[in-house]
Amino acid sequence: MLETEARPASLASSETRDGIAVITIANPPVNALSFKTSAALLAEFEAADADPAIKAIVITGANGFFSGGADINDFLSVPEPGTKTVRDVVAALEKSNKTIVAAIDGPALGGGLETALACDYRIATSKSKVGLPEILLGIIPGAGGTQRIPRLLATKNPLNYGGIQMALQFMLQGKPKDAIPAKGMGILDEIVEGDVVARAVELAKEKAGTKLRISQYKILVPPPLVALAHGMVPPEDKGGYAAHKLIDAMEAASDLEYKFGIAREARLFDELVRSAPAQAAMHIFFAERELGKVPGISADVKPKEIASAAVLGAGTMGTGIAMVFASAGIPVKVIDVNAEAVERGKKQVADTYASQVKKGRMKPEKAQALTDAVTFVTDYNDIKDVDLVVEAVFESMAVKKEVFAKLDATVKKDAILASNTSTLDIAEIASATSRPDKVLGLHFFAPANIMQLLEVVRAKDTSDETVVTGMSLAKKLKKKGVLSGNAFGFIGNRMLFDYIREATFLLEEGATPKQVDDAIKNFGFPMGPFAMSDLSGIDVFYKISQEAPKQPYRSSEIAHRLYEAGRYGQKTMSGFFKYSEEDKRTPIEDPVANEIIAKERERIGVKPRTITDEEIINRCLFALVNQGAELLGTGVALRPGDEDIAWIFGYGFPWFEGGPMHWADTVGVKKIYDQILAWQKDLGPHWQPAPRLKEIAEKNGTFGFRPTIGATN
Ligand code: 3H9
Repeated sequence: MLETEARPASLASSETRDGIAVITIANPPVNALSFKTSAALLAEFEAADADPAIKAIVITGANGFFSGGADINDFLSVPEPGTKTVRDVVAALEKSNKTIVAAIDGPALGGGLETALACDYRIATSKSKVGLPEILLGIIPGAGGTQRIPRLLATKNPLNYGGIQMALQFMLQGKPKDAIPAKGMGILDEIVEGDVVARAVELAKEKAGTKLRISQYKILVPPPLVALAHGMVPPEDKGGYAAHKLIDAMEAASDLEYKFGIAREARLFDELVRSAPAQAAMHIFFAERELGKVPGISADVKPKEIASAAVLGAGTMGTGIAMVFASAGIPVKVIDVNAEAVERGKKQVADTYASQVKKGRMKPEKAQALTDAVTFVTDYNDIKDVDLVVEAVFESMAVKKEVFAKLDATVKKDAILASNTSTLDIAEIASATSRPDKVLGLHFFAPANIMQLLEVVRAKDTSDETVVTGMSLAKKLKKKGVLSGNAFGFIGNRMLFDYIREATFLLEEGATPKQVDDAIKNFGFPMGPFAMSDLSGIDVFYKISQEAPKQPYRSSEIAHRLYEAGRYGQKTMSGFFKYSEEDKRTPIEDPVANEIIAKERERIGVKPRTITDEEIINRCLFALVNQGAELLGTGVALRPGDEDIAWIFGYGFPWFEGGPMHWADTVGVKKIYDQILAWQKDLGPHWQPAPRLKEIAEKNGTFGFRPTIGATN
């Protein structure tokens, strides 16, 4: 018979089942181990530990989570003396002489997994996930994870230091593992179907009196492996700050006794949590979670279910978009009347999934199922029943309006019609239909199946339901959905145009494409603005510039000269750079392009001057920030964090700088504003500070992120 002695429900509660204490963490939504939750858990644990009637202890979580880890909000404040943290919980578990079983049902991440690792046994349901994702927040596990995971995995997988490599990968990638592979690795002891707590109670009774302290396992972390790991992660100032510290912490598991190792881990963690990259990563974490929250739309407005979709246009982009739907489990039809395009599209789908199989990332059956989920049709009647259509045809307003009118006449009345245009006016496109409330922009980035950004564009008649459906679809498609107003270039490209404008002016003034690209890459972008222009196509930028609203200021004509010379970028093997037959992607400095630039400079009467890398970075990035501020002021972008997400996930802005707007806060908005005013005098009236920038600068304020606790790096 089970006797139950319930304590009052709080952030952690306890009951006794047959002499076993069952402690439940309950801090919705994810049972984050905030200071208060840690204190509550610790109190419950200490009470059970001290009670001679309790034979063993089970720890579990409510709400379908074990625990999402330490509460990230707590890292932004300085704890009062005496505050309890997950470290205190782990220390108490370590000290206890009672058998402890972790009963995991749902994610056990970060400090959550570290708590479970301080238990003697870990059992989990198959839907559970375990992980140490701290690296993704720019920090390292700080409650014993760097000491216990290598000890555990090395002991369970001793051959050829396989366990050490596993531990390194597990923590450096930060990607949670599903329960079944985690059991294979040795992190979990048992997978339970059914009631995991009931099974944990049984196991606790069976094992009562035994202790398996991972902290006492002796292992060797071989120095060559450590050196190799340091060599494989990015440099400290290029996003690898936490990774190097993680390897250092893990090395201590080999060199030192547990008590010294854990002290080193704590010191490294405390250093990291205040570092600039960690502050940037935490900003990104919260900005990502804000994305779906659209002010002004009631929580009662629910998204429509999208169970089937169609993509109009079997070009590279359209086919890529179709694969995004298929991969998310939404069957999709690609419609195109051009037989050649259809053949190319079919090949693109088959080749993409086959390459996943080849790389060992997908099982052949899955690849076949996904390939089959994309069907190609030629008749509009074949897509009349789908819930959503994404148009991905030629960038021309006339063409778009024609196809939208046709879609409107054929596809069922409540279906949503989306355009993948990168610059055209969604309201005008919607005007060709009888359902402008169901029209929106879904702007994917190439290659669509890889790039994570998706701009969801709301035009004046787009209904709240359609907006909410777009945002929820983005999540389902595993994209970062950023809501944008219907302005030319939306958010990402609108900011891009100003960035490219400044980069090109720098060429006029004396820089070379290579110098500009090198400076930007050195800042942390994977490629510079000119390699990016060559990749996207100078012809594409040229056409956009023809359709762009007329600017009151002069713009550079360098790209026009390249266009006129037939240098469209990678596709013609020459643009701002040249490309070789063997490697069509790597830009090579090209004297011919530099000569075209020099001639243009001469034509407009500019004498070249020496330009520093610092000026290049500031000119390009202050332009981004200023346009970002403009878009906030006009309401095109909802939040500075949305712009950061757009630029990190759509344009390769280095995550460790937190996106352009977060970076602006670290530089100082006032400093940027003052510099823009100075440039206005020196360089011309195109440097107009955005009203929002001026407003913030005058208050000596910031774009308004969460308070930081003083960056150290
Ligand atoms: C750590 O543990 C350090 C230790 O090693 C050492 C300490 C000394 N804290 O993602 P969702 C919120 S570091 C605070 O939409 P899902 C989130 O902001 C931590 N809040 O749900 C959101 O709030 P809101 C290591 C957190 O079901 C809500 O929960 N752990 C935390 O798609 C729902 O989140 C991690 O890095 C947190 N730890 O995914 C795990 N986690 O509703 C980070 C979530 O107000 N978390 N929130 O917007 C995740 O990966 C996902 O949130 C999770 C749930 C998989 C847990």
